[in-house]
Amino acid sequence: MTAKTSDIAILLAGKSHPHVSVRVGREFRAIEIGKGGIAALDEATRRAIRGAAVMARVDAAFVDALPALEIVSSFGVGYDHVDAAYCASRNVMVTNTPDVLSEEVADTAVGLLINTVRELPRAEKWLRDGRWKKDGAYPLTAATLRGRHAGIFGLGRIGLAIARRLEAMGLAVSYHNRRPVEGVAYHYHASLKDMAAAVDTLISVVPGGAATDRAVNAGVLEALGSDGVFINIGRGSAVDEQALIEALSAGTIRAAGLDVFADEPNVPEALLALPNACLLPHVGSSTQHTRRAMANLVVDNLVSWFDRGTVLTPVPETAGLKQE
Ligand code: A2R
Repeated sequence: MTAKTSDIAILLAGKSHPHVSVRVGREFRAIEIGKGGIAALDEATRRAIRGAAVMARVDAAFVDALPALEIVSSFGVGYDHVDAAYCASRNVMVTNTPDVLSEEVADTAVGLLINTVRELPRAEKWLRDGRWKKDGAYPLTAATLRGRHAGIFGLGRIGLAIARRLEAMGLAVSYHNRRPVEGVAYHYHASLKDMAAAVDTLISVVPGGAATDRAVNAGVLEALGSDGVFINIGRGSAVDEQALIEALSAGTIRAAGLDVFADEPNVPEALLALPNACLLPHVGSSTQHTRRAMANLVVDNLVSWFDRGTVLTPVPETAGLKQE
């Protein structure tokens, strides 16, 4: 702990990871946010806060309540809970935790895909329920990964890690982004719906926010077709959940594997009731190893900012900002 940084007040907002609190407490002056939120902090404390380590909503009111705020260091790669454009307008740096979780989330995506297509959770339940002994072998699955063609909606850091895995498993891979990725041989589709029509396995790994809101809609699911499998490992907001429920119920698509939902942790009863939906409680990056790496990056960004005036992983909206 240097004399310089130990005087700097850093707000801890939201429940991220205990290692964030431990390190912030060691390297800075940590300010815990209580039940009353920022409003409950006394004015002198609010005015002293220069940084925030967050896994909580950061809106204009949050930023305006902290006049000395210089940096918001957010836990996780998705930062749709942070109004980064507003932060940029107030000269507040925003960082996230990309890369350190990409391989972990890609592993989860592939596991979820296999579970969905080969019904492994249902097969395990068959065994545990004693049905193997009573009724014999688990029924052959109608779906297989053999011969499948995956379309990745969001070929970014995580999307590429998924694509590499699927390629190794013998699947054809295409993708849709707003623009083609340089140096990538996978087939590019300029339209999500056209890609859905060309593939049978749609994997969504786009960020949340207005640009992707309910992008996977009834039309896209219809284009995916009756052998179609939809996997969502990005954000629940990117799919029209009601349209997905209807598509799964009506057989418009075959199955879905979801790690993310529109209103977590509330999962619609209609989804829970569907046998062709394989559901996980947002565990994409949830290992001790990866969550600790994310926690370290949250604090490393703060340390770097206050030591050197630069950060390791700025979000694009604030990448150009410098310490004043
Ligand atoms: O569109 P591009 O060229 O900016 O490509 C990005 C793509 N993307 C979109 N594609 C189509 N329509 C959109 N409106 C749209 N918005 C973004 O998603 C890019 O290829 C990809 C996101 O990749 P990265 O920024 O590298 O994010 P990363 O680390 O792969 O994480 C993706 C998301 C997070 O934001 C969390 O929501 C979740 O996965 O964990």
